[in-house]
This record gives sequence, structure tokens and C-alpha cells, in this order.
Amino acid sequence: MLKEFPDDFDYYLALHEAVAVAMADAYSQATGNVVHVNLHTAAGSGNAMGNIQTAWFNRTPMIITAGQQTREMLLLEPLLANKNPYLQASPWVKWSYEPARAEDVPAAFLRAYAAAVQAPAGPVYLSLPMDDMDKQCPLPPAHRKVDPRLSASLDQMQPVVDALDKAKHPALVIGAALDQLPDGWNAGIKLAEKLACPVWAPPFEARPGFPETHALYQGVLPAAIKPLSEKFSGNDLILVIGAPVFKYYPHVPGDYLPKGVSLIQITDSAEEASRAPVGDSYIADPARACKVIEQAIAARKPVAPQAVSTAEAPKQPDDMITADYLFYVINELKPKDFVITQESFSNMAKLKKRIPIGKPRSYFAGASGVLGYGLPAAIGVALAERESERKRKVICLLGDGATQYVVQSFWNAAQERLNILFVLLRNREYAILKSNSKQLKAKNLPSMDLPGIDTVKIAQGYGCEGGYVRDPRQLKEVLTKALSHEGPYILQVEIDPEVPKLL
Ligand SMILES: Cc1ncc(C[n+]2csc(CCOP(=O)(O)OP(=O)(O)O)c2C)c(N)n1
Ligand SMILES: [Mg+2]
Repeated sequence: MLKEFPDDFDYYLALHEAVAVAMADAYSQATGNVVHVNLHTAAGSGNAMGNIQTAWFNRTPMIITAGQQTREMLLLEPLLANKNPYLQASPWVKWSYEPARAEDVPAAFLRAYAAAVQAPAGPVYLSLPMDDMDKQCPLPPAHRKVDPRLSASLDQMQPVVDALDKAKHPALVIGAALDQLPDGWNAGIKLAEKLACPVWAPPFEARPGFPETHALYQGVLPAAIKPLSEKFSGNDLILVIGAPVFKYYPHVPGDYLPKGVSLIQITDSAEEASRAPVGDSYIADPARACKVIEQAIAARKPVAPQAVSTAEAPKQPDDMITADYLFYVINELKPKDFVITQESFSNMAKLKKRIPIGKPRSYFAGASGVLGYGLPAAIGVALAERESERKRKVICLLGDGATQYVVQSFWNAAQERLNILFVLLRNREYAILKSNSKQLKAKNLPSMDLPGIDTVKIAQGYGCEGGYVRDPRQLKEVLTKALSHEGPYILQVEIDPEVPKLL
């Protein structure tokens, strides 16, 4: 496939398939465009599975091609043949296919494209026997358009409008889908302001669908059945837009909703709609639905805008830098325009509190909980920023454990001289797993610590520059320098190995 490669096509080599898929995923998320990832056959596809799962939950329009042995030998299962390309990437792709004939390869690409972009967008998988590339295509397939978005009509939304007009204390839950649709943030903000109601972010969303700096914003819902339900004790109607109902993590049983509270979900995913354990679901384009509803609902008494509750500035710790203090300082020193990618599991709640996102398309994470996304995602976002007018600085916040899954990414950052500050939170442990153990009241678990890893040295080996900080009094100075560095830089911050509560 790489023979006589066209000059007008950017092809980035990654050193591991997990890196390739996450780089491509984030590039697609940041640009809104379809992306093509080319993997080695069965083994390479296997290496990539975790991030293919993430692409599925991130709703990333991604065409994955994977190599396959020559058709002539497939029956013999030669070395590196993919034994079952239809099944291998399932259930995390929307479509997988190995063309029946070489002549079908171009049309299979067009079908893959159409499947990937249609709502809900997602990855598709094409297995391509290597001898196909030498054949001629007798008749190129026709170029055609497939509208990727669903619609939303007043006719369909009338029951939602009626329910909102009747509700005394509605609340909104706005998901990542509104950050993916170009008109999403505005549509959500207008609806929220007309309803003058509280707005929550769903648990584990990869992107904020609503400004975290807005006076109506309440924070991220807890990722467990009972505590999530309790957040809605003062409401009578919950409208969930562009998110699953809900993404839970630890099992804390209870009612899905408080007694007497009803729920409506608007999603473009039939699967998400069928999976919800409570409430009525409407399948529609979430941004368009917001607009239709906003225009049709009766005006409510405007509420006086609350002051956004900003967390109090923390004191500079005496001994060790805490994650909370680190995020506070990053928020103070960050440039006006920035993008965040992150994979720092135990510190997510603090991050959300200390570095609120006020602009769309400015924060990208993995929606799956699979480790190995946040670091290569910074590369994909930085490539998109470099191509765009914006050229924003990418700040990538990483756990010391998460980083080790995809360290090869540092090579791409160095080769492309991308403008990324990697901040590595070195607590020398899998803190979130310790939090989990506490939640489960499990004792004496092995293998929760990560001694002896110097990630700056690893990154230096791949060509990145980097440095260290452990003294809270030096943090501001060191971080200021690191932020002004042109090109990739990794700052390893020794942090307090505190084990936060899981919920
Ligand atoms: C591919 C994969 N393997 C294992 C896990 C389980 N897991 C979740 S969080 C975590 C540790 C993360 O450690 P680190 O990045 O240091 O973050 P910390 O909890 O210390 O903040 C592990 C191993 C996972 N989610 N994904
Ligand atoms: Mg850690």
C-alpha cells in the first residue's frame, strides 16, 4: 500500500500501534475530520485494541486499515495472516470487512468512510490483502455524500418541550457530543440559559459539552448509581443531552433516580438509547434538538446569575507538591489560549475543579477508561493545532503509570518538534487502584507501587527535553520556564502520594 505513495498525503509513523490509534483519534477529535490509521495485520491490530475501544467511546470517525497476507496463500494461514479480520476488532468497530475481490477495495473505502462518519461516528476496520494493491480497479466507484448528522424536529421534540414546561425544577446533563458538533456549545448554553437551570457534566466524559466557567455549571456527576442519583434530590426532571445514562464505575447500588424524578435522554446513538436503565430516550441530533427545544419552551423567570463558585486558592504546601496545588499553579500560569489532554486518573476531580475549561474544543481525554490514550492524544492535538490558525500550546497532564503504556509517543513529539508541555505527576504508584481497593475494603493487594521510573530519562532517550521539580517553593519558577519552552518538554513533578476517595 505504501508503494508510490502520493506526495500530498501526510503519513506519520508511530512506534507502537496503540500510539498510532490514539494520535489519529485525537487529531480527528481536534479537527472534526475523518482520520485514516494503517496498522500491521493481526498482531498490530491486537496491540491497538485498547485505543480502538477508546475511539469507539470517543465516537471518532476513523478508518482503520490493516495489512493481510496475500490472497494466494490465505488458505494456508501463512506467517502473520489475520485468521479472522471480521471478528478481531469487534465489538469496538462499526463495521469490519475484508473485500471479497481486489476490485472492491476502493468501494470498500467509500463505504468505510460513510459508516465512520454517520452518527454516532466511530471506527471501522478494513483488512486489505497485500497483493490487492497491484491490481487495477476497472471502474472507480462514484463519489457520493452521506449526511452524517441526524435531524431533530418540533414534532419529535414536543413531548420533551411539554415535560420541560411542566417541570418546576429541571436540571440538564450535557455530554461530550455537544463539543463534537460545531454548533453544540452555543445550542447547549442557549437552552440552559432559557431554562435557567443547573447543568451537570456526565461522569467520565472525554470532552466538556458545556463551559465549566458558566454560572449554571455544577460540576461532574459521580460515577456510581447511588451518589449520582442523590445529586438530583432537588429536581423533578433531568434532561440528558448527548451522553449515556450513565457511565458508572464502582458498583454502589441504589435507585437510578430519586423517587418522583423523571428523566429524558436525547442521543444520536440508538445503542445508547437502548442501554439506558431509566427514562425516555429520543434519538436525534443533540445540538439540533437543543435549538428546537429552546425555541419552543416557554420563557422562565430569569434567575439572578450566581457567581461562579471558584475554589479557594490553596496554600503553598510546606513539604511536597500536591496535585491540587500543581493544578492551581498551572491554571495561574497557563497561556490565554491552551488545550489540555490528560490521563491522570486519581486526580481528575481536582483537575476539573482547578482548571475549568471555558472554550469549546479545548480539552480532550479518553472516554473508555483504557490507559494509553492521553499521551499520544497530545501529539494528535498538537498536529491539529500546528495546521490550524490557532497554534495553541498543548498541556498534557499524565499519571506516572498511564505514561508507561505509550512512552514511544515521545519520539513523535520530538521528531515533529511539537509545542507540548508534558506534566508528569509522579506519585510512584497506581493511586486510583489504591482508592479502588479502599472503596472495596480490599486489603493487602500486591503491585500497587511504581518505584524506580524516571520518565524524563525515557523521554530524553526519544529526543525530548525535560526537567524535574519537587520543592513546592520552586514550582512556579520551574513551570514558567517549562511553559515558555518551544517544542516538546517533559516536567516530572514529584507529588504527594495521597490516595483520594474514589467517590
Ligand atoms: C489498559 C489498562 N490497563 C489497566 C488499567 C487499570 N488501571 C486504571 S488506572 C491505573 C493506574 C493509573 O496510574 P497512574 O497513571 O500513575 O495514575 P494515578 O492513579 O497514580 O493518579 C490502572 C493500572 C486500565 N484502566 N487500562
Ligand atoms: Mg501514579
